[in-house]
Amino acid sequence: MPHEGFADETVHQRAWAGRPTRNDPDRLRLASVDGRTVDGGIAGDETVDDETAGEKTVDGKTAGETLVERVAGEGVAGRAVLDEAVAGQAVGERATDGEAIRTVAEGIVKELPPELFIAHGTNAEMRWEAVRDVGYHVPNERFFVRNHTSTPIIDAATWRLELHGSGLTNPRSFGYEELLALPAVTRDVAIECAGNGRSLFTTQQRQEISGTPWRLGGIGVARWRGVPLSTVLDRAGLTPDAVDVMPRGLDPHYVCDGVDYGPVRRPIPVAKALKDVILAYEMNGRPLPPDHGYPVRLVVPSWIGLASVKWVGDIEVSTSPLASPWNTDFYRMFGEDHPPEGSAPLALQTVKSAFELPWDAELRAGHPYVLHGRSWSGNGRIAGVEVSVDGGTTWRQARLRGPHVVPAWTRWHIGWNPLKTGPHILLARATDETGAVQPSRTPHNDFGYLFDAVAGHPVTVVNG
Ligand SMILES: Nc1nc2c(c(=O)[nH]1)N[C@H]1C(S)=C(S)[C@@H](COP(=O)(O)O)O[C@H]1N2
Ligand SMILES: [Mo]
Repeated sequence: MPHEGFADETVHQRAWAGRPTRNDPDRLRLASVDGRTVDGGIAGDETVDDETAGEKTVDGKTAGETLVERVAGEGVAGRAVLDEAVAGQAVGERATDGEAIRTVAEGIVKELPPELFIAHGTNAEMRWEAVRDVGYHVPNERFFVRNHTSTPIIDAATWRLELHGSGLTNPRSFGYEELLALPAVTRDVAIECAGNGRSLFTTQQRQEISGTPWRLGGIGVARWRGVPLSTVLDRAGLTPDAVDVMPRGLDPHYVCDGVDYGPVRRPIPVAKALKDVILAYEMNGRPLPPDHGYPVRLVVPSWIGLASVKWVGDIEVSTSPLASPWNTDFYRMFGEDHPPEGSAPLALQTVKSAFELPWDAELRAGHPYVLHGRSWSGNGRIAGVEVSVDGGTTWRQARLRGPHVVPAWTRWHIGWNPLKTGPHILLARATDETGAVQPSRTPHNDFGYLFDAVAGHPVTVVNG
């Protein structure tokens, strides 16, 4: 593995210079959302330049080129290309509700090459080595997919977004072209499943949990473009006493153990909806791929992935609290240490780290390596990352690389020259700007949500 030139210290300093302070009025104003501080804000476009310009992306273009060319040249006008891409792959039954849906795919539409993804039923997680050769953003082709059922194939020309409910004085709908014509924002945001890391409850803590056994690949960062949800709510006459906003997906009903839970939907408080939520129609400069919510999805920065409802067909806005199985039966902490009805509905993500290495990677003794990784937190920026290559006896500071926007991740690296052959466990422990640090154990909960403990990454050092 070649060494890289690390002329990135200055970039990192620059990124830190603009960070909000603890007393930032924006933070204080929203400190009441779920009783925890939320960060970010949607004041203008917030993205990072991909500092990997020059590094090749999957299709052989540099990251910079790809974005610029595609936004300018194709952007959302590239719909024809997209339609072509999904025709032929779209099979399965016709959906019963929602006129705009033509068909429902058998599961996930895009290809899931086994060297890039681990399939888990209707879901697919990204292998972490899949981002070793890409920049800050995960290319659409490599982004993890979490589907409760199947990807619906939706015709944007007939699709409409209905806004309704007691919290609106001017209930109305928007067509796709109408949304595209509204002022847009572009932001780099991570989407991460609440169950990301779940399998480590079992492999690392020897605990029983239920749910998709994600390792750490249930996360991705993309550059999302779309309309602030606040703009659309405003045009529908949001009332001052509205409290909850519930988007609903057009995918087939989620049925489990004979219970029909209906379409995927989950309320979010109006304060969060107005703060930084995007109705996104573009992902990394392309129209949303079918699996990621085409034509329009929510992107809810810093919150569990479930909140970012895909294939949104309608949004209910209410002056009284809204409920769905996704904020009552699921996506709360259940178990011994929690009340019978569970914790409050989960919202902010926790702190995590991952190495950009295959699980059980083989490294050669006596060769200098640079270990790369990424860390992220729902609370804010990453302040530091420590790495241990000896099972936690000694720790060294990794070098943070490049910029970090609040609801995405920080890249880092550290040198290692392994000398002893045999199995090793690599550990990375991040601390965020609020002082939250990854613990050595995550308290158990029945559904295995929000695993944030330091993850042991197994590698084997062989004679080189
Ligand atoms: N309509 C709908 N929206 C959805 C889901 C779904 O199954 N249906 N899954 C949610 C969950 S649990 C996650 S983690 C994210 C995953 O987004 P992705 O598939 O684009 O990675 O989408 C969320 N939005
Ligand atoms: Mo999720």
